[in-house]
Amino acid sequence: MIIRTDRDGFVHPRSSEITSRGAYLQRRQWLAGLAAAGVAWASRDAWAQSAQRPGKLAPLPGKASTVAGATTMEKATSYEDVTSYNNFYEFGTDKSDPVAYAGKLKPRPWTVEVEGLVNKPGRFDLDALLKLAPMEERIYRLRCVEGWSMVIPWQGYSLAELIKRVEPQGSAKYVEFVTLADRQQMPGLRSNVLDWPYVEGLRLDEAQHPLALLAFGMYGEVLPNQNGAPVRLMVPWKYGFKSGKSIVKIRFVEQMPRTSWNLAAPQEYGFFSNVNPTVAHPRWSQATERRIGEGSGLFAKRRETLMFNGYEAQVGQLYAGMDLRKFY
Ligand SMILES: Nc1nc2c(c(=O)[nH]1)N[C@H]1C(S)=C(S)[C@@H](COP(=O)(O)O)O[C@H]1N2
Ligand SMILES: [Mo]
Repeated sequence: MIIRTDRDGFVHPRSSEITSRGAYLQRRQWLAGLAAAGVAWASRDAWAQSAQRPGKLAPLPGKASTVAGATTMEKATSYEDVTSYNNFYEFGTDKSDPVAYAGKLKPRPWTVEVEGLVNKPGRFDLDALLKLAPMEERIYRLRCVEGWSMVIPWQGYSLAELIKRVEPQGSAKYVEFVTLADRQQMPGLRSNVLDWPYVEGLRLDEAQHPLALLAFGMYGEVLPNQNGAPVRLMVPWKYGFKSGKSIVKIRFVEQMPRTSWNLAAPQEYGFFSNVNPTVAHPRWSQATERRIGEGSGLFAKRRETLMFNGYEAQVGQLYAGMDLRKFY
């Protein structure tokens, strides 16, 4: 984004993890919460997955999704890389800051407020959200606007499940996502690199697309703090920054929301930010990407970036007739 030190010279991530005591306490809290929410974590799926899951946090199984495009034969990036090479500016702008400092984030108790142009606004407790719809596992590519990508198995369900329950009104055209901004828990808020809180947005029809995921876990476990615990968005056809972490508010609005990255650098980060290899960022090409875990520096093998990050068959229709150069 504005501060980019890693694009050409990839610094290998540190292997530090949250302290085992912190992880233990978090795991206990989550288990209690999951039990209260009636989540059947001891299902056959759970047993099948438990063999591979990292075993660091509470289990959060999901049944393989049947949504078109929600899986891939590509090899998942290692849990180690996915949890130690992060963008979460509320904890600092270095890739290694989130894993180092996100231990302070308290993912429970947690509520998500849904407001604006809906018939049924309300505050959703995390436990209510966890049981709102069946948990699915979806394996998505994540493409950062900086030129790197990962393949991550997520647990969650379509954002559309939540949207239909709150009943958007006819005047609702956009959905705004506001993420946590708490100085007690997030040392990065001292920097004014972005306008806090981190705000992102989608057009309502994008938000309703079945691939737009409300994610609560990854690799069969609850989300690690550095990846956006306890709930984040995952919109796989857009650059990673559209997928806000640690969401606290979802607002249905009539006007296109002002988003943090758009406010910071409007000519570089548009509202749509669909992955598009043919539209360069003003300062670098978007034609290729480096898959994290596939070598670094001189040895970095670069892959071709795919239109809509490879989800064109599913989402292309959302943008029919739009000039994607203008609506970048
Ligand atoms: N709240 C918040 N959400 C955020 C960010 C952030 O700085 N703050 N960074 C974004 C960017 S630029 C990317 S690429 C992805 C990275 O997600 P990951 O660290 O889980 O791979 O999160 C996105 N969501
Ligand atoms: Mo990103």
